[in-house]
Amino acid sequence: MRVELRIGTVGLYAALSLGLSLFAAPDAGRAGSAEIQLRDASGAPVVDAIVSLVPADGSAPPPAARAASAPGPGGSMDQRNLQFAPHVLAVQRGAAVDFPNSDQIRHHVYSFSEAKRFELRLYSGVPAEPVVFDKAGTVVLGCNIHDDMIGFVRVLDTPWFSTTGDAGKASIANVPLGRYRVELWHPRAQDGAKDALVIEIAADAPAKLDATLPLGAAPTPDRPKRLLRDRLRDGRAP
Ligand SMILES: [Cu+2]
Repeated sequence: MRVELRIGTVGLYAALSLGLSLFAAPDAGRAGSAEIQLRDASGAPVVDAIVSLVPADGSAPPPAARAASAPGPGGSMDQRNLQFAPHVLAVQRGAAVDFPNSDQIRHHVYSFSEAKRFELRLYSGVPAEPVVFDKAGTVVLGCNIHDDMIGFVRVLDTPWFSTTGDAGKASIANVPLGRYRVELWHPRAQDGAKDALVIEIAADAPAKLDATLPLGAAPTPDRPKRLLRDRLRDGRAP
């Protein structure tokens, strides 16, 4: 009798926790949006940061092919005026990214990052084949000819992300209702800067969040970009 009672109690707990997790899981039928304002430790807007959302209950976001809300399975990383444009590009895992060269001079693009090792040998125009990013992580881009060229492809396991603009703001639309963990990334984000941020996406109004992301010093002639690239090239950076 006592054993049956204990099993019953366990069953009740199981039913309760199942019900709670179902309640907390993203509601795929309805969607809302998030607006995030990022500032550094001095209060200045953080530009070129990537803000992404993952379900707080640990459920897996939809993969790229079926993510109707994704900004698109691909993207483009241009080379313009001897720089990568954009400086940072966020894509969902599986994305095929073009690397057009808009300069009149040839570039030789490479990455040694664990998330994607590749090389586009000295070329002009648009390579015939895009580069497919099939592993989540940070891919640091360089050019064999121009040491000052550095760019980043951040490969994410979620379709819900955005990059901050000049005002340090990121907007993420078409997010199923529910609770999400907010993940922040920037090439110069300090270790340990990732606070446990949670946001609730509701139907009535955009969820708003102000967050601080401390950054390391910007590259200067004394602290060349190459140091940053070397630090990040193994892909283990946050
Ligand atoms: Cu180059």
